[in-house]
Amino acid sequence: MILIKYSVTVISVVWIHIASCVASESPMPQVMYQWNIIEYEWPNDTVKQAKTASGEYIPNNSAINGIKLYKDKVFVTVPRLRPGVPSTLNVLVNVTSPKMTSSNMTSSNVTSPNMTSSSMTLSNVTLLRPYPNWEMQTLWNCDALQRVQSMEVDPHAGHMWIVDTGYRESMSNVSTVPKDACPPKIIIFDINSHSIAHKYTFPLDVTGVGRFYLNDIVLGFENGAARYAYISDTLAYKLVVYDYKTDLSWAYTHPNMVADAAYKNLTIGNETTTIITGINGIALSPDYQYLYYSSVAGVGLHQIKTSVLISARGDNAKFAAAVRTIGTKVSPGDGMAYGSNHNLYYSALGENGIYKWDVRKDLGSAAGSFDSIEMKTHAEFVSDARMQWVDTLAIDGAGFLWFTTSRLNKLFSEGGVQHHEPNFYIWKVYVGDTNYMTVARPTLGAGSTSSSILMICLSVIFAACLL
Ligand SMILES: *[C@@H]1O[C@H](CO)[C@@H](O)[C@H](O)[C@H]1NC(C)=O
Ligand SMILES: *[C@@H]1O[C@H](CO)[C@@H](O)[C@H](O)[C@H]1NC(C)=O
Ligand SMILES: *[C@@H]1O[C@H](CO)[C@@H](O)[C@H](O)[C@H]1NC(C)=O
Ligand SMILES: *[C@@H]1O[C@H](CO)[C@@H](O)[C@H](O)[C@H]1NC(C)=O
Ligand SMILES: *[C@@H]1O[C@H](CO)[C@@H](O)[C@H](O)[C@H]1NC(C)=O
Ligand SMILES: *[C@@H]1O[C@H](CO)[C@@H](O)[C@H](O)[C@H]1NC(C)=O
Ligand SMILES: *[C@@H]1O[C@H](CO)[C@@H](O)[C@H](O)[C@H]1NC(C)=O
Ligand SMILES: *[C@@H]1O[C@H](CO)[C@@H](O)[C@H](O)[C@H]1NC(C)=O
Ligand SMILES: *[C@@H]1O[C@H](CO)[C@@H](O)[C@H](O)[C@H]1NC(C)=O
Ligand SMILES: CC(=O)N[C@H]1CO[C@H](CO)[C@@H](O)[C@@H]1O
Repeated sequence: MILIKYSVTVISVVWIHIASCVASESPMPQVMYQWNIIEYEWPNDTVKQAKTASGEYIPNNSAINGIKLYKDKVFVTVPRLRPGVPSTLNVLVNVTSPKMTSSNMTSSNVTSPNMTSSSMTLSNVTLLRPYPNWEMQTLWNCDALQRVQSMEVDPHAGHMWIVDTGYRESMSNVSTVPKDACPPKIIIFDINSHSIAHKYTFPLDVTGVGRFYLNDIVLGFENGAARYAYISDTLAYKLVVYDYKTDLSWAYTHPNMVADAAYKNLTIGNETTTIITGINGIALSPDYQYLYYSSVAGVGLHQIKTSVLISARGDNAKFAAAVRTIGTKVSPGDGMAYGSNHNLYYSALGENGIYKWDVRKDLGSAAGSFDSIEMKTHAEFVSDARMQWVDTLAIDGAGFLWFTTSRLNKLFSEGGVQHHEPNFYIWKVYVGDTNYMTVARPTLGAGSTSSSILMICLSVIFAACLL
């Protein structure tokens, strides 16, 4: 997620691995990684020092936002919201020698606030390794990644769909058009063969002119393969559709995608931040039939059938006739995730946590009632004082919901984040669910329900055996 008003960005290092031995069925969220300031894996010290001297690396300006999982890999994004972010897409790597943190300053500052515990040592640090490599992070090379907020991993094909919104010094600088910057694009990256499977650059009539920011992505499957990408444009207030099969894209806009003026002042703790961000978190049902979305500045949860998104080809009138506001979230939020067992999880920024909507509870007995469903039974799922700005949510294949907390409220406030305390966390919590793409080729109707349940049972048993 992004904000426009910000002042100081401070980030720093270190993870601690906490409580990995907690029973997997525990609903208690676990801190998997935490950092005061983000640290990257550099080729060597010479490169790091040169990039620091040139201003290509400004440690205070990196914040982890996006997260996605594939097998045992944890991918994270650091959107280039400010200058000095050396790598926008990364995979986490554990490094055991402090020397490998590549600078004496960071290794001596690899501390956590409660380093007093004797079990904590300075020797295990998690670094961000540029993904797929350093070359692909080169600014102003439009073949490389410029500014990545989100990606989605197709677990069947092992393809990562990377949304690159392109680079301009200021995201809100409407006078800068892509002719003097890299335009927005999608790169479909084959994780297993470590190669680019496809690249698509958006045409200017879909996205890329004036104020825009491609933010979140979900994938729609057809005949067992990922075909459609649905992408939120948080600053142009659009929903973008990309069709992989025909290599075409189109977009919709609607008044419920904007930043609602009533929710532009967001207060977390003692700090109030002004937000102008609209449609952001999006989620897709496991039959790929219904898309859900919300604005950051706003509390409405909206639903639209993907059949309309696909067939209406950018016709806003058809979109408006089909979209429904189905509920009111407890507070403005950022990311969302929908599980294969029909649970929708959403970030609740004002509550320092995540709310859960068990969609089945509100379905009623009528068949096909997704078309009339309303969100009534949502309830707090997790909350913690350290969960400041729950940013991006991702469900893995083993029953866990993972999420990042990016503390953007601190990042964008006058005081900024402080180096002596953790600012960025990666959490996971057992949900007994798998992500919405678990069944690539769902059968429609009642069958999809039972096959989803079967998949959940199998994955729960599998997860239990592993742990
Ligand atoms: C980074 O932020 C910290 C805390 O606000 C500040 O003390 C420090 O001077 C900043 N560093 C740079 C290089 O701006
Ligand atoms: C550091 O890494 C860069 C990039 O890989 C390489 O060109 C350079 O030779 C390396 N320098 C040293 C001193 O190892
Ligand atoms: C890092 O180490 C911790 C503790 O052993 C482990 O749980 C985690 O999966 C590791 N992460 C990566 C990315 O290897
Ligand atoms: C880091 O510290 C070691 C040991 O104190 C020293 O030999 C080395 O020169 C230092 N490296 C840098 C880049 O300052
Ligand atoms: C670290 O600090 C957090 C609170 O900031 C606390 O919940 C946790 O138990 C501490 N861990 C250790 C190992 O002391
Ligand atoms: C650090 O990592 C090594 C290798 O994975 C492991 O043996 C050791 O127990 C870890 N230390 C801590 C404090 O987690
Ligand atoms: C916007 O971009 C134009 C063209 O690059 C530049 O001249 C101008 O200073 C920028 N304005 C702001 C507010 O960043
Ligand atoms: C937001 O804060 C500004 C500045 O304090 C104030 O003028 C404005 O009325 C507030 N807006 C709302 C909707 O509360
Ligand atoms: C809010 O500010 C008060 C007074 O400065 C302070 O005591 C309190 O800890 C702050 N609360 C948070 C959540 O930062
Ligand atoms: C060796 C070194 O650079 N240590 C620094 C660690 O961080 C503290 C607080 O930010 C600095 O005061 C030290 O100089």
